Amino acid sequence: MQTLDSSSTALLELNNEPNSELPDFTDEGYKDAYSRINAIVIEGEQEAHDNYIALSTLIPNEAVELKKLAQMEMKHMRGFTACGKNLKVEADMLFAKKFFARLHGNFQEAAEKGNITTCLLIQAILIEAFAISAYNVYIRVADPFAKKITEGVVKDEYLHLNYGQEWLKANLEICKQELIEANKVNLPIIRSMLEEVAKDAKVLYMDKEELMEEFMIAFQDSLSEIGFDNREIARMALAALV
Ligand code: PL3
Ligand code: FE2
Ligand code: FE2
Repeated sequence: MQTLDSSSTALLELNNEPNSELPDFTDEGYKDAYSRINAIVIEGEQEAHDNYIALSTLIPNEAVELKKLAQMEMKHMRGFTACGKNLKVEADMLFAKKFFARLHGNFQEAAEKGNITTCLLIQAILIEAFAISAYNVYIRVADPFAKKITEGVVKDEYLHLNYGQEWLKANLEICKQELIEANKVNLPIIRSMLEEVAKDAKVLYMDKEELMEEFMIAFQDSLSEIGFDNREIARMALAALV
């Protein structure tokens, strides 16, 4: 919610450009928050790579395609590593590993059991929608170097989300129940990750409500694409609230 107490906000509203103000990328507070956010993104891209490699053994007839996605994730990881170096920030990788631990554990457990549907929901739907929402918001307030890199990355993330959608759509009959169950378990985890990152994101001028809104749009669009009806989508989205 925008408040009227800041004259700059009022002015920006007149210009109809709510995000035309950028943060000071050299500020120590900015760099401190960036050390965690940057690490989250680097770790997220690394884990996305590992997850697509795991999926390539679970779906052998799609291995070539899945390995291509994994390669893209490595490129993303290198790009975001460069963003941190460019701002002279050291990524707090220990923090990032903890940040992903629960989701990572659930993915690995599903992979061990051969639960392809759960794996795809976690990586190709939830994590990709999270990345798409975060990167779209970040692009508006990033330094010029990171902006360019993130714009390239987000295009790929749409391809990844689309990959998951198409597979789940083609197999919806057999995977619907597992999808609903896995969503019930993992969507609340995404929600709490969003809550956890909100304070640092704010320092980067990224608004929590905006992040949530972007996430829910990408997530619900993708459920609709997979073939869920409005009532089912509403029910699945409500899992974020518990
Ligand atoms: C999938 O390809 C990658 C998954 C990465 C997940 C990223 C979550 C991002 C959380 C908030 C980050 C803001 C963006 C800042 C970029 C330096
Ligand atoms: Fe990625
Ligand atoms: Fe991705």
